[in-house]
Amino acid sequence: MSTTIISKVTLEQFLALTCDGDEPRGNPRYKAIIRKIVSDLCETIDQFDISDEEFWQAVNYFNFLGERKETALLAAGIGLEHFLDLRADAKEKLAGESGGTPRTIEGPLYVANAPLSDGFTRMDDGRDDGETMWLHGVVRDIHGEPIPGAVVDVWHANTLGNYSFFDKSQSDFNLRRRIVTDSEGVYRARSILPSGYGCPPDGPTQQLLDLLGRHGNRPAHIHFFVSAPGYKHLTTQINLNGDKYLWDDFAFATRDGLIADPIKITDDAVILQRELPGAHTEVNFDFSLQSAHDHEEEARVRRLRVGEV
Ligand code: MBD
Ligand code: FE
Repeated sequence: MSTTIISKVTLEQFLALTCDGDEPRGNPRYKAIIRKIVSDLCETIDQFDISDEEFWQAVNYFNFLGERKETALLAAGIGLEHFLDLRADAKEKLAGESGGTPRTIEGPLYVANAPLSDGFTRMDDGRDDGETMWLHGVVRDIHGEPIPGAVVDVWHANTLGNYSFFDKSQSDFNLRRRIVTDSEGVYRARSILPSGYGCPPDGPTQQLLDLLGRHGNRPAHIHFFVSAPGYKHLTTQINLNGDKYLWDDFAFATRDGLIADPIKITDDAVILQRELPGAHTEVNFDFSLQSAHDHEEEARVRRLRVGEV
């Protein structure tokens, strides 16, 4: 239903008063962007004949998002964070750059400055009796040459789908580590198999997803920042094959080339060599980094993160 009772001319005249592009005051870029957003909102209110009650519900919804600190979660859920990836991909393609492990969203649950280890680390604190996971792989350049000294910053959820720091029942930095690749470009970690994440059922993101007829679940996944001097920073995740949400992720982060096959290991020689207590699940994933043109490309996108100023 389109009502459109306000004329375009009336709207534009009014908007000129709220953010005037001809005025020298203020920031021209912000003025143009805010004007576009307000203009689109006014048109939406008009087109859908949005009532005052509905308008104030929306205002309160923003406050609820802020109270629960779920704005970044909502950005993932409505696909905006994935949209940024699509744009970054398209920009690379236009620049004639391709290859390397695909990027995918960071999500809202990273914590900076996790413990740093050389080559190998144990990520879990032993308090979650989930299935033991042996996670390993090689970091290479796009020509297949190993990159020693790359930093693999890895974080994932526990068997309940919860992340340390945000879940205060877990120890500090549980399931969060930085691993420096060895002389062969290899990283290795002992951890536990993560479970998929679900949005807080009583929160604003799930409230909106309900109205869209959508669930708020993610498949089991492992997040990575991979970086090395001279190479483009990579923000990505791997998704574990076999999860029922593999291609039904509420945050749209699953991509071809980012799916890992968990392998059940029962061979005693392998168990002994890895110094693991017994049968476990192996997750093997190699990364390939594009060369950087400048130092800016070597760094992750700047945004406010826990543990970072
Ligand atoms: C997550 O674990 C996540 O990775 C994203 C993108 C959103 C919510 C929770
Ligand atoms: Fe996650």
